[in-house]
Amino acid sequence: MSFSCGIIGLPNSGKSTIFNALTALSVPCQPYPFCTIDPNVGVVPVPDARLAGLEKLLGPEKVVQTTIEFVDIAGLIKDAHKGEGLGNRFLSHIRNVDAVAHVVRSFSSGQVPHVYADIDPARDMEIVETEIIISDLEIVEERIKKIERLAKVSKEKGETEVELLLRVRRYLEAGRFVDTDDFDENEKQVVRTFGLIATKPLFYIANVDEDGITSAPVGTVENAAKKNGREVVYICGKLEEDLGALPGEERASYMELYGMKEISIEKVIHVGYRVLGLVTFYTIVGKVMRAWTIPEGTTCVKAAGKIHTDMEKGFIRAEVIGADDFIACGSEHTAREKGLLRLEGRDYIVQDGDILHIRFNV
Ligand SMILES: Nc1nc2c(ncn2[C@@H]2O[C@H](COP(=O)(O)OP(=O)(O)O)[C@@H](O)[C@H]2O)c(=O)[nH]1
Ligand SMILES: [Mg+2]
Repeated sequence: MSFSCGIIGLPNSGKSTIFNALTALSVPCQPYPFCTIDPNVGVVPVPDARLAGLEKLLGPEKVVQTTIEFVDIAGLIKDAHKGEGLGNRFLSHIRNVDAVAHVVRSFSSGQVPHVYADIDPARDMEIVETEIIISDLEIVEERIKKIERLAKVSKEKGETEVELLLRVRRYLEAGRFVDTDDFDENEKQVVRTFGLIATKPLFYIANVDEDGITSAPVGTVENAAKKNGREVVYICGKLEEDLGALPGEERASYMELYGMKEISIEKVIHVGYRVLGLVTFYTIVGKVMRAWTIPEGTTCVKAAGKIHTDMEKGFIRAEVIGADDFIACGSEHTAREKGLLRLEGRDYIVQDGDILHIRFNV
C-alpha cells in the first residue's frame, strides 16, 4: 500500500487543479485496489531517475514504480468549525493520511474569485491551520470525555491515553501543530490512532501565476513556512493541469516553449516523499524490476518482509549495491570486480537507492 498525502487549503486555492495535474501521471489501477475508492483519491507513481537509469541498462520486461496516494478534499474557510462553508466534517477523509500538502493561493487571476477578496498567503495559511487545530481539538475533547465515561471498565489503558491526549491538547490550545518529536515511539503509535491532522508532517504548495511569479509580496509564503520549519514547492497548478492533459509530444514542445526542464508537479511528489521520511530500494527478480518504499531507518530484514513475509522469516543475508554505483559500473560483473557488491546482515539499515538481493531459506 502507498503512503498517502492529503491536500488542504481554502476554496479556489487550486487544490483540485493540482490534484488533477498529479493524477494525470496516474498509474493503471489494477495492482492498486485503493486508487478506485473514489474520484478524490489518486495513486501516483513516484518519478525516479535511478529506476529509469537501471531500466535503460538492464532492459527488464516489467518495471514497477513505487507510488504515493493523494487525497483531494473540499476547502476550509474561516469558522468552518461553526458550520461556515461546508463545515469541517469532511476532514474525516484525510484523518488517516501520512502527510498534508497545504495549497496556498498565490496566483492573481481576476477571473477566479478569492474567498477573502485579496491575495494574502500568510493570512490564508493561518486561517486553514487554525481550522485544522480547532477541529482536532474537538476530537481530543470528545475522546477524553469518552474515556472518562469508560474509565470504570478499563482504568489503566484509559489513563495513559488521557495523559497523551492532554499533552497533545496543550499544543493545540497554544494554536500550534503537535511536535511529534516530543513523543517516544510507543507514544507516537498511540497518538497516530487519534487521527489528528495537526500531528502530521505538512508542506506548502504555493500556487503561483503562469509566468511563475507569485502575485503575493515576494517571500511571504517562504517566510511563513520558515517560521514553522516547513518546505515550500512553487508551481502553477493551471499550467501543470494543462500539461498533464497533453499527449507526450505536444507536451514536450509546450514545455520547450515555456523553458521548462521538468514537469514541476513532480516536485510535489518528491517533497511529499521527503517530508514523509521515506527511502526507496530496488529489487531485480527474474525479468521484473521494482522500486519499494520504506521509512528511513528500516532494517534489511524488515525491508525483506515488505517484499514477502517468507523473506523476512527465512532471511539469511542480502547482497547490496547502490543503484548509482551499479549504473556507473554498467554491469554486475564490473561492480563485483570493483568490490562494490556487499553482503549485509539482518540489522543493516537500508539506504536510499540500494539494490537488494535477498537470500533466504524457504
Ligand atoms: N490563473 C490560474 N488559475 C488557477 C490556477 N490554479 C487553479 N486555477 C483556477 O482556479 C479555479 C479554482 O481551482 P480549483 O482547483 O477548483 O480550486 P479548489 O477549490 O482549491 O479545489 C479554477 O477555475 C482553476 O482553473 C493557477 O495556477 N493559475
Ligand atoms: Mg476542489
